Parts: sequence; structure tokens; C-alpha cells
Amino acid sequence: MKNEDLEEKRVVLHVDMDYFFAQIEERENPRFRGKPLIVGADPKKGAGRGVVSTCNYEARKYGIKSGMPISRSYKLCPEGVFLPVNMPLYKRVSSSIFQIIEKETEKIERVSLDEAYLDLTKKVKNLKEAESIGKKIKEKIKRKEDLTCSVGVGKNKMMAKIACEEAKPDGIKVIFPKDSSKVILKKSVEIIPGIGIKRKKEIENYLKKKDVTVADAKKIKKENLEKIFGKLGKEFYWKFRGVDCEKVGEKKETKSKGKEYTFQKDTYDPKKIIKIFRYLVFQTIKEVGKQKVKGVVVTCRFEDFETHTKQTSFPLKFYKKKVLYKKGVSLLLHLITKTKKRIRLLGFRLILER
Ligand code: DCP
Ligand code: CA
Ligand code: CA
Repeated sequence: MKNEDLEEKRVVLHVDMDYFFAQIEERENPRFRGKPLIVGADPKKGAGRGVVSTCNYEARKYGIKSGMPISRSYKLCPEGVFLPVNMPLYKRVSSSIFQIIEKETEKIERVSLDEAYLDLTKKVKNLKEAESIGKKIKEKIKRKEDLTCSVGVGKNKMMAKIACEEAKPDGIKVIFPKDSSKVILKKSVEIIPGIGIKRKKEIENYLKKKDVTVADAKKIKKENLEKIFGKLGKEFYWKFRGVDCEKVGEKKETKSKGKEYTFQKDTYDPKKIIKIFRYLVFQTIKEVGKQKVKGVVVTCRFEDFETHTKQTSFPLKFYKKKVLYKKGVSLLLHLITKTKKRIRLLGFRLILER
């Protein structure tokens, strides 16, 4: 099989910082160490309306998670330390960390502020050697920034990421090629990159079974996966077998800039909605400056937390403030005209040319 030949020879390393924003806050404020610490919107004693960005592991014991309403996290842990997001600081730390990582290879894929894949195929003879590089990266990050990360090594991006998840926190793990397909079998199908709650449900519906594992999903024929997931079906078929041909750097981080606003009170007042929407659009346009724009994304979260997004892309020449605003408004109308629900949050984002 051609696909498999290509990937057997690769060595991929995945680095991901542990509880990134919260760990930086702990470093800045050592007195909070050991206490549950939540980074995100102001909880306002439980009346706050934003979300949790992340939290440390002590806070996770209370069931707090990224993306959860901050009010809920406050109910789960009112004695927690709640801190606002200090993005400029996290960005500075991120670029300092990437300076370390970039010394190891040019073949890097930056996934987000705290996460990257490295293709070490040409740098090392085997996975054990990659593990040494991983240890070196961990030590350097600890020494320079006093922060911990986790590292995974595998024969492809998927296996490196799964290894890294298993190494968390502050660990390092290698999954050798011969073990790759075996180690994923008993795990929930959600460990497969690209399979989230929705796709897991589709697989469960197809198999008429709950809590499907990779072993369950592996029983589905390639043609049937293609029927369920279209073009992605074939990719999933191979991923269930530990095979992932995606190259490091292939899936570039989409560059985008945007703003969100959570209303003080859920609203359907068109005046309020349009006023905030205009603000989000023109603030974003100002921040984007002269960068080329490829698309527009509008997000709308309703009073019951149901969240919808709609997006459109267009040729680069389209960049004009008024056009972007009009595009945004038409997407927003699509999202809100069919519903009678009040709006909780609005978001506007521009996809940028890299
Ligand atoms: N983040 C966010 N909102 C989310 C998810 C993440 O603002 N819904 C931010 C805060 C995180 C950072 O991105 O610190 C990195 O996200 P991760 O998913 O890697 O999570 P953490 O680094 O916080 O924790 P973990 O140790 O599980 O990697
Ligand atoms: Ca992380
Ligand atoms: Ca991450």
C-alpha cells in the first residue's frame, strides 16, 4: 500500500504546553500555585457572561474545562482564583518557546500559540533519538521560561499527538511504529484527529452502539465511511489503522483575526445587535490593517448556548471595508432571521492570506 510506505519512514514529534495560559499565570503569581486557577472572562460572582479560556489541573478536578461558561465554572469552584486573559504576555512567551523549537528543525508546523509538530525524519536515525530531542526541548523550555510541556513521538502526526496526550502533564512518550495500530484500538474514537462529538455521534448511529472505540470504527468498510463522511471517509479509514499521511506543515494554521462580544443581557433588539456588530467589524478591520482578507466568519450564540457560525470566502481583490461589513451583515441575517431566540454572543472574524 503506497500510503503506508510513505509514512513508515517518518519520525514526527509533537510538543504541547501544559495548561498554557494558566501555567504562565502561576509562574507570574507563585502564590496561586496549588490553588484552582481559572483564566478567562470576569466571573462577576457567578453573573459573568464570558467563557473559560483554560484552567490549571487543580481546577480541572472540579470539572472545569476550556470553553465552559465562566458562570458555570464559578458555581463549580467559587473559591478558585479567577484571572483575566493577558494575551500580549502569552504571545511573548509563545514566541520565546518557538525560538527554542525552531533550533531543532526547519520542518515545523505551528498549530497554535502552544503547540507544534516537528518532522525529524532527516535529523534522526530512529524514534529513540527523537525522544532525546524531545527531552532537550523540554529542558530548554523549563530553563528559559520556567514552564512545562509534554512531548509525543510517533511515526506520523496522529501518533505523535496521541503520544503527547498520554504524556500529559510534563511527560514524554514514544509510540513505536509496530505498536501504533494496537495502542489506539481500545480508545474512544474521538482520539482520532478530525473526529469530534458530532462525527462520533454519526459513527454511533451507524453502528447502533454507544461509546464507540477505534476498534469498533475499524469494522466499518471504506465505502461506508465514504458514504458517511464523503472525501474524509478514506482518511478516517486509514487513521483507524494508525496511518496518517498528512505532512508536517501541510495543514497550515489559518491566520485570522476577530472579535467577540457577550451581551450583558441576552437580546433580540436589532438596534443593539447592529450597533455591536458594527463595532466588532470595524475594530477587526482596524486591527487587520493592510493585510489581505480571504474570508469572513460570523458567529452567533443564542440564549440556550446553541452556537452557529457562517462563513464566506472570496477573491483577494474584494478587500474593502464596506464590502466586508455588508458580507458580515448578510451572514448575520442568515444566522438570526430563522430563529426567535435571543442572542447571547456575537463574533466577527476575518480570514487572512498567509
Ligand atoms: N484556549 C482558549 N479557549 C479554548 C481552548 C484553548 O482560550 N476553548 C487557550 C488557552 C489554553 C491554550 O489555548 O491555555 C492552549 O490550549 P490547549 O487546548 O492546549 O489547552 P491547555 O494548554 O490549557 O491545557 P493542556 O495541558 O490540556 O494542553
Ligand atoms: Ca496545551
Ligand atoms: Ca494546544
